[in-house]
Amino acid sequence: MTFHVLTIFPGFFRGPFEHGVVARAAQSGRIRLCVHNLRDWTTDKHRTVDDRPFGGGEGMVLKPEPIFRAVEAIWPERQPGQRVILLTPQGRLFNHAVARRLAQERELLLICGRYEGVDERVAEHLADEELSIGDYVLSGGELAACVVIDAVARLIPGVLGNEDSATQESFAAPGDELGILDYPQYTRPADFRGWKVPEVLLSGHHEEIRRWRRQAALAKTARLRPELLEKPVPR
Ligand code: 6GU
Repeated sequence: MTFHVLTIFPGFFRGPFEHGVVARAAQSGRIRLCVHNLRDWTTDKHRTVDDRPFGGGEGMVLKPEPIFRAVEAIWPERQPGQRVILLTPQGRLFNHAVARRLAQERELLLICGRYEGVDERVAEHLADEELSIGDYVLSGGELAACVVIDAVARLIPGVLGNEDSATQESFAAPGDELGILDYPQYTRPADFRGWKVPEVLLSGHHEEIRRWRRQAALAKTARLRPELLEKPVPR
């Protein structure tokens, strides 16, 4: 799968793309990461990407021309399986179900919003969808693009070493009626400063361990995320 990112801060992605699962997926050729500098598609000598909002108000708005030109240069003839996603705080909420849907596409192009906004014609006439990663405001879509790429990349077959670990964890239990949180995990030492690991996990009784984990996951979900137990998650 190919991920394109359109941004005014291409250097921002060095850290996130050079570490961990995403970096390894790129090295193994299972994903391709292409970062594009929005300023490369400006035509004036100052390489202007933003302008003042019509109607007045604070801040600057990303201009439509460089964004349209960039997308039309990256995909001169858009094919099925090539999706344009605009990242802004006004978008639909990104979650694991959306990640699973996006993991089915061939290519994604993530447009990082900046400043006080993006000219609305990008959302209306260029992007296939507008996504937000949560109900808070970030200074740009770059962090959101990293979040989306990480969450989607690890669902692509072969990206995680253990094919099981993507299906066992929080929000993704297969065959579960409800998405619930992952069960609590422990490692050595069995006694750390007097805080002991639950006895059952040391017992070797696989069926009892399975039951304990299920119960502990439900209890933790009820305590921290009760709303997850009330409505089924789309899958
Ligand atoms: Cl996608 N962009 C910005 N600027 N802020 C956000 C966001 C995106 N998602 C949540 N907050």
